[in-house]
Amino acid sequence: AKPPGRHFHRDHQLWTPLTLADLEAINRYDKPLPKNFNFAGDVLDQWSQKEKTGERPANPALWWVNGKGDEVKWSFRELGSLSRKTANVLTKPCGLQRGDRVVVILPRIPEWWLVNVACMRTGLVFMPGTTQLTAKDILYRLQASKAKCIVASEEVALAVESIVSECPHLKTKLLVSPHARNGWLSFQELFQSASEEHSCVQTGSQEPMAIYFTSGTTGSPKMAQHSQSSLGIGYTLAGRYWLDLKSSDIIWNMSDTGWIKAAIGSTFSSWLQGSCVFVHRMAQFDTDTFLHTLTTYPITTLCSAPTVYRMLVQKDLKRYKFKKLRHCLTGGEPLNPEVLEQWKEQTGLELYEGYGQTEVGIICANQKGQEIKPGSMGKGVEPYDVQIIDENGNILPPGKEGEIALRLKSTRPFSFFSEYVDNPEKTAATVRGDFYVTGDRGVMDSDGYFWFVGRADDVIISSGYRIGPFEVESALIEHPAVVESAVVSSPDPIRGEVVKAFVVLSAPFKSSNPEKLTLELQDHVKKSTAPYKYPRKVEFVQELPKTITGKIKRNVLRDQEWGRT
Ligand code: BCO
Repeated sequence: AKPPGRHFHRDHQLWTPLTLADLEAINRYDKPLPKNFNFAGDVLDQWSQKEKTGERPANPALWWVNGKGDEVKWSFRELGSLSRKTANVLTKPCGLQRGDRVVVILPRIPEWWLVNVACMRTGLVFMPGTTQLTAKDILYRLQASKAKCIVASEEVALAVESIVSECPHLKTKLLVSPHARNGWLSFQELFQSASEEHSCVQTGSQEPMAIYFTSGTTGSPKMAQHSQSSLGIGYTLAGRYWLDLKSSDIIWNMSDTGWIKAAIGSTFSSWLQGSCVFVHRMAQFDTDTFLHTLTTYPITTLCSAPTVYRMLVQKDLKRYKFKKLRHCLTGGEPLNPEVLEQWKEQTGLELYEGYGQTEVGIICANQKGQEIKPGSMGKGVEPYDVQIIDENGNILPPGKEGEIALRLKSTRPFSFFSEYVDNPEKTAATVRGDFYVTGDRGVMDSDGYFWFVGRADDVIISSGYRIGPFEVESALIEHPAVVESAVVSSPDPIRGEVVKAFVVLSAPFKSSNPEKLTLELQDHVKKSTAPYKYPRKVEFVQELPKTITGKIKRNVLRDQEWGRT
């Protein structure tokens, strides 16, 4: 990749809208990164203009359904005016100012997109979280981020109320619900009376836009901060060449609103290309609803975790006629070649795997038109220079296993996260020599295709979730039955890998019924931290393998699970 050139001070010149070609050129470093950029003003409002002039097909910008007959369809113009109203709710009654951090915990409802875009319009830092978060998780996020506001739905309102007294920085609680609740501002009520007049702030390209909490081997999740341009411009090429989107397309990206995959597939990549973002509320995933949706709505593009495809290929897919589906994508965890083959055999469609991370977006992908090697994650995507490196930061030749890394010197790509907030040590630990290290091990073949091997650390990737063992061990130790535990990944035919806990029991629980105690511990973890992290496998052991200094050797247990010596 070419290094970025001089910065282009767009605001010192006559303002001309950025075209998609400009954004592609910026991504390829053929054009400099503008000094200012705002996705709402520079991208969404441009699509709204194109709607007016008939340069964009009559395709909604957002199409939401809930499976119960309710439907929302917004054009870019409507998204514009509704998000301006929302911006006025955030700045006026909520009293928020540019740079303030806002935790947003909403399920897949249209208001999530409104609040997201409104934060862009006002320069607020958006911090999404899944509704599976528990009171303890929310408390940690509010305290660590010093967020001024939380926007939440009924699902987590009680949890928020139980910890709010411990969050001195939190000034406003905004509830998205048809029902009012004591101590909360009502989004619906404030929205009704809010003005549509709002002028979008001119955010700097490098100004913070969003913070994502992401798990590691040790400690609590880290706050990966993204800039206006990393999310707002950095997904242009992924949208065009991996997702293969045009403004006439309708993309259904299934990801929960808490993950960066929702930013990639359901916001930035899709809207950069002017496509329609399709959303199904689906509180609980089920394959029948999923298949019914694909046969009912003219969805052209589907993006979902490999676990979903593993669940789907169990069905007789030949019985279903998908209305308009033409391009299928997957990511978040490794896809096994058998599933790719079965999907193709049953639907006639290829499955284009992408590999990425919360910190740096899409790193490798099988792009449209590229030959797919089943089992490979495809090639490094522009603008990244992806390499396999050794422990000293040296590039390894094809065929040699090492760590998947991205070149960041001499210039750090603008599409990277800017830092782990308040954590310079962890930020620095991602750098080795001239490279950013992903923490994933892999191999590149002589054709430049990358093959995932596994994590270099103890992080567990289950059903597309990134789970830190420490978080699960911390939840387990709160239970009186647990003296200590070690949490590792274990293979699973549907979820790729699952969380397995090896548990040493305290004396009073040693003679407990193991099945009953397993359920009790699982239930306990689900209540203590987000349920997707719960150990789906539990084994009671007398002791855990340790180093001579007493550190638990998770790798011994993990190797045992995966049948490695
Ligand atoms: O499977 P179980 O029923 O035993 O447990 C499930 C839920 O029932 C349970 N649960 C949820 N809410 C609960 C609760 N239990 C008690 N109280 C509650 N309030 O917890 C377990 C959650 O597991 P799940 O989320 O995997 O559920 P499910 O229904 O099996 O969903 C399957 C998938 C595949 C739809 C889901 O796992 C999924 O969405 N996976 C994808 C995650 C994803 O989007 N990852 C991308 C991250 S971003 C990234 O990787 C960067 C790439 C560029």
